[in-house]
Amino acid sequence: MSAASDAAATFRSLHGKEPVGVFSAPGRVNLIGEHTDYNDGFVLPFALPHRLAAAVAPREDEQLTVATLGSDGRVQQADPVNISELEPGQLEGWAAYPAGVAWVLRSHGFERGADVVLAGDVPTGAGLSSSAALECAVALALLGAAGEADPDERRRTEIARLAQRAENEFVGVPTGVLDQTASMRCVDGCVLFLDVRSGEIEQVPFDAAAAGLRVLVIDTRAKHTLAESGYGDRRRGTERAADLLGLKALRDIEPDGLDDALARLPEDLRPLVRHVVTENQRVLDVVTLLKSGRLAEIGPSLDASHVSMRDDYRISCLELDVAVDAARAAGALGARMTGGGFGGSAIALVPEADLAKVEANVKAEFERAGLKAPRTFVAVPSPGARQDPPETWAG
Ligand code: GAF
Repeated sequence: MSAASDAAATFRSLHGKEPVGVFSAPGRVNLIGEHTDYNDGFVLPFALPHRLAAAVAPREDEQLTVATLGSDGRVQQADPVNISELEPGQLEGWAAYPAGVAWVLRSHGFERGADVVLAGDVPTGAGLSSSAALECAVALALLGAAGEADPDERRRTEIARLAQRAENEFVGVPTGVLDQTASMRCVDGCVLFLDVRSGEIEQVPFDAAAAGLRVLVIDTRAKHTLAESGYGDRRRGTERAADLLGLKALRDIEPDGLDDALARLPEDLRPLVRHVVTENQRVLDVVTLLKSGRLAEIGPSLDASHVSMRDDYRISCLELDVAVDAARAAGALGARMTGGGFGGSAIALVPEADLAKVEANVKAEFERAGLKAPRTFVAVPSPGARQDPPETWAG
């Protein structure tokens, strides 16, 4: 069963009718370019095959009802809310995300109520962007129910920004726009090279299998929540550094100006700035390698990115370090934590022939360290958010 057919089937059993449409959005991994998005920098994510689907039908009133099918097969229903009465901070937990999307769309003239039912397989709390998948699927569903179908590229970028606003202003988590843009704009078979400052996007083909390689995702199962982590701290630190330097954002520091910039900053901010400036350069280096058909050579950049996040940005944790070290020791060409950090997932670029060995070593090292067993899977760049055709979900 796909996310779309699960969402539609659950919709039917809850509401006793067909949804008017089903819309789904993927989670993501970020190949490289971490904590650069809110510094106006570069990111390079790709969409996962894991998706969250939203089955929807419009209502005659202004109520939003949302239910979600859990991985245990149980349906959870959020308290219905009146869209015209939504206020930031009013809701907690998962229900705040769809309500936040309705709240932000309200300021763009969409006030019609809807019944929404969610289902999918994007791991939650794994740093794989389940929140953005939820926001983007719900945004497409509410817009679709109001008659707006098939957004073009420009509109998709706008929807990503609206979803980010829902998360920042309604839910209260100060994320950048990486995850929502990945969910809305990624395409099958490519990594998405996004320049956050200009909004420019380039789809860069990424076929690890053709190079005899695989991208292994290691979900450490160390729960990652941006709301409670040091994410906001790091963000404020980099913004303060930019202010002190009289810059709009750390993006404005070129690698050859880094030492000068560091010399002008208090000691506690220097490692943060060093991470952002060197990470932006690593994204550019990786893009150059990919474009010249040298995918197998990106490993050292992935490794350097992890070291920078572990030692300078200080957002890694025992589980992520064990995952990365164990993957490398068993033959990975490069490995790094991906996403916000403080738990969540790592990725490793692994020769196909070493895949089983790498997975086994990661599991063995987790056991040796007394950690909960991690989950692993191979990820390939998959399609972005879309309306799911009825033949994939109709009853
Ligand atoms: C999280 C945030 F949501 C993104 O905006 C980004 O900052 C990422 O952490 C780190 O690169 O996923």
